[in-house]
Amino acid sequence: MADYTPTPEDRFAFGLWTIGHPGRDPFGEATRPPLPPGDFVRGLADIGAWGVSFHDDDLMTFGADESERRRQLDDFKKALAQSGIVCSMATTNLFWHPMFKDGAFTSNDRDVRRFAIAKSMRNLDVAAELGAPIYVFWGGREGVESAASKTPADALDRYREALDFLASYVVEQGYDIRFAIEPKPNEPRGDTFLPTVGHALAFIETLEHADMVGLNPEVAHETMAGLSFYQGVAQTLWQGKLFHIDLNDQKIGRYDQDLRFGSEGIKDDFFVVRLLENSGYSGAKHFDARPYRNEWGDGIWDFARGCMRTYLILREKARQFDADPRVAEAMAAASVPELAIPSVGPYSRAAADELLAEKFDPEALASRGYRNEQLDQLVIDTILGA
Ligand SMILES: [Mn+2]
Repeated sequence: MADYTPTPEDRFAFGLWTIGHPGRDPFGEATRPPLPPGDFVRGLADIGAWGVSFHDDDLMTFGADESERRRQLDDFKKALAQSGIVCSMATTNLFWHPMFKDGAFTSNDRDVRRFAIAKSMRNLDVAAELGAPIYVFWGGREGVESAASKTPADALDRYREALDFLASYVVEQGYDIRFAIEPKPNEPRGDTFLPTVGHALAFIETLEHADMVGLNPEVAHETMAGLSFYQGVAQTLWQGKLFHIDLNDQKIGRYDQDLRFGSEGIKDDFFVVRLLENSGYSGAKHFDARPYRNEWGDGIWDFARGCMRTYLILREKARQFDADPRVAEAMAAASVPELAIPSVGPYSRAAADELLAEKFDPEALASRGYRNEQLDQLVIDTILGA
């Protein structure tokens, strides 16, 4: 029996706002004291995590002068050096301050838009100084309640303008940083721009530096929309755009719950872990989740250990599944390998003629089963350890 102890090689990372989340929600005040960034990274090292991510305002007080920002940043750098934890991702807080109530890059107020871009540039400098390879853009306030309040094409133009400007800044500075857009359908806005993985993938293709922009899909955000996170991540990988991933969990159709990874949608989680492990994905496995609001003291670290433990259990289950000869047999019965064979190949007149001349037997094609019941039962048997 494996002991499921994480090591830095597993590349597990947590955001500064996650384990130490004080439990504030729309209906109640904080239920826990804040966890200072230094204590946070030392705790991460103790539990076998590898990386940490941050919003600018998690690390440096909003509005602080340059010397205070520098002091807070240097304290954090010292804690990183002492703990061996790496900075795996950075992002901008463009949602907390009341000025962002109408959006940041897509606020109707041009000065707010300009402030948001400048705030991002300043934190890109910090990200580069800390060696963060990925910079995430979650457009928390980029959206509307009233559809009449923004012309969608103008909002998308401004969103693209901001990302083009910031990408050019990164290129000009020579920073080794790539961007990852994080889609979300709603909350805190009634409707958010770039609501799903699919919307974001299509949007990226319109960017000036499309090659340096990918995705940071999140379990909770796709699941809120009733979509399969697994299928979203699979297409993101297929398009070469999985730059980062936010693992957590979520009941379908609810507000954003940010639950411990593997605590709810265990079957989709199993396939996500199997996909990440088999795809050669080498980025951070980043947990964007938080402890239950009624947790206290060391209980918040139970939450963090649980995220990693469940990932490692699912990794072991995935290996078991892929090595099981009964699974290979059931997959053959379901014709799984046949889907990898091209249907017609590249177009040529000869191939077209051959195809049109071919005799098909519709009755025979309809008179078969795909044996998906036995295949899926093997999935369930594997997950449940039967
Ligand atoms: Mn997230």
